[in-house]
Amino acid sequence: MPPKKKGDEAEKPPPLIGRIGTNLKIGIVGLPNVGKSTFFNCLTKSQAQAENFPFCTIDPNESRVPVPDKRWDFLCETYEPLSKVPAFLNVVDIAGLVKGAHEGQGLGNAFLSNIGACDAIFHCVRAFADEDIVHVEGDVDPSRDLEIIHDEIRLKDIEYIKKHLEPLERNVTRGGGDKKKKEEYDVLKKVNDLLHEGKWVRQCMWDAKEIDILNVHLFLTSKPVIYLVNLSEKDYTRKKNKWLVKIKEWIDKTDKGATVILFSGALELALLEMQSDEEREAYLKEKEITSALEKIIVTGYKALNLCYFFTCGKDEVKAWTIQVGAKAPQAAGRIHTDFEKGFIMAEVMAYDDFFEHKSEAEVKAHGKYKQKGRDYTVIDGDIIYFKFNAGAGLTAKKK
Ligand SMILES: Nc1nc2c(ncn2[C@@H]2O[C@H](COP(=O)(O)OP(=O)(O)OP(=O)(O)O)[C@@H](O)[C@H]2O)c(=O)[nH]1
Ligand SMILES: [Mg+2]
Repeated sequence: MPPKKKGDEAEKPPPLIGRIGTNLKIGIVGLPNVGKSTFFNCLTKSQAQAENFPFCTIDPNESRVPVPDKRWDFLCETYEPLSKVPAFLNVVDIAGLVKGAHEGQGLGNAFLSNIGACDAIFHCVRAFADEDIVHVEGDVDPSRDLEIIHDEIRLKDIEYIKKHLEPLERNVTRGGGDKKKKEEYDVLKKVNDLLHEGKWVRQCMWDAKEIDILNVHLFLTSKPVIYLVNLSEKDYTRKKNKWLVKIKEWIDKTDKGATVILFSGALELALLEMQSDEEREAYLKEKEITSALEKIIVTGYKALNLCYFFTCGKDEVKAWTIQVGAKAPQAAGRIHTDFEKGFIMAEVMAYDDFFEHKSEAEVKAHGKYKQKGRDYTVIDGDIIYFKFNAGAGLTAKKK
């Protein structure tokens, strides 16, 4: 059998757990005073308050950061457009959580609800020694801290589910025969058992029907997590640290296969404070290291299950965020609702084909310029021109 092609002939992907939409956010979560706001400032070039005392952050700070992409750079170089718009990752800097947060410790309930407003989590953990920086648990122990946060989020879901499961249970055991309620009860019961086993919702296989129910509740533990380990610059440079083995053991035991990214808040801050890109480059070259920020942004964006297509012309090169698996008319709707309503077709160049042939004309000459219908699943990096019916029977084209 020939291999399955990408795009319209691809297998249907499993439904996503989480919110539907393109304006999704990733939240930075961790104990107080571990460097979350410092990291947020470096990432988004913002100036959120970052001071040496726990609970420095109370209200969440939100910002967006361009997603670095060599493909977008190349398209901008080729088209030399008047306007250049990359994709953006929305990031939220959340207040620190402490042990007992799910019961309200340290304003924990409010802070946990800030996580509820996010769609994925950067779990930031301190793995740098510094006598001067207060640690709420008294000493530096990243695997213990990982466990505290991991548990608080799980316990918050248990608390939530208690409130919802009990009334459903009464309804179901009374035998009212409501099929929908019974289905919801079964899913929540499964979630409850899972949470009591110490697991998160996303650590289980769910079918499409169950996911529909999960998406009504949007459990905190259904959100994808990327672990960010904050090292001293020295440890980051030598890629060694006395806590790393224990951190790995904790991940293998609790969240096997999870993405872990090492970074150094101290280094990123030093880079941010340098005057020019030349100075930054020279510094990194001398130390033979690279900043971790690009990798963190791209990984965070992917964790939200987002991707983008491009529109390219002399006026504008733009990356349009869509959810993975979006069909062509939905993607067109990102540009304008009329594009979706009056969708006729998508003219598509795969980015790799464009990169190989360097121009639309050459892509066409090689027979790689494709016309796709409404069933086409847009692929990350596609360059698309939409044809749509503008209402008065005219055919317009977005260039
Ligand atoms: N040595 C060292 N200090 C850091 C690093 N990152 C942050 N700090 C310091 O640690 C203190 C706390 O940093 P913040 O970024 O405010 O920490 P936070 O996690 O946002 O804290 P809360 O908002 O209280 O939860 C500040 O004094 C920072 O300068 C780091 O990588 N190394
Ligand atoms: Mg903070």
